Amino acid sequence: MIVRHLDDLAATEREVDTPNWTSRRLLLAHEGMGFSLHDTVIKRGTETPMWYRHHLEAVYCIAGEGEIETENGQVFPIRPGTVYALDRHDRHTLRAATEMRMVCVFNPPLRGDEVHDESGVYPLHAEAASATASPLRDHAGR
Ligand code: 9YT
Repeated sequence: MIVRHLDDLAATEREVDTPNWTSRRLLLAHEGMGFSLHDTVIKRGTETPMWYRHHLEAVYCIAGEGEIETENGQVFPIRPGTVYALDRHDRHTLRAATEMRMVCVFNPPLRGDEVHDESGVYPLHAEAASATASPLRDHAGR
């Protein structure tokens, strides 16, 4: 069994800080769960375009307010209790009106050292590709 607290992650390699967000990575690929689990703080006033070409991600808002815009311009408000699931590797833009706190689950799991590249994509590491087949489908044909 794995038991840890968010406080244990502070100032370790599990805490990844970027200009727009800070991701606290509670569970990672090497822990063998088949997903990674993150507690992510989105910084107030930021706008982050993202495209997880290689991952499925579910995001559950537990604090703060903002919105998500889809590639085709649909905008959905986000408040505590809202979940969005990027089940089609959807390109999206997240805007944080206030600081937001999001619980994020990735499949395949992140290894822990990922940050977005210039198009908001996380790389897919070879071991994740071979460990998990089903999430790699791409409904959009990309
Ligand atoms: C909500 C979102 O996708 N933020 C970007 C960071 C990512 N969720 C992570 O690595 O925790």
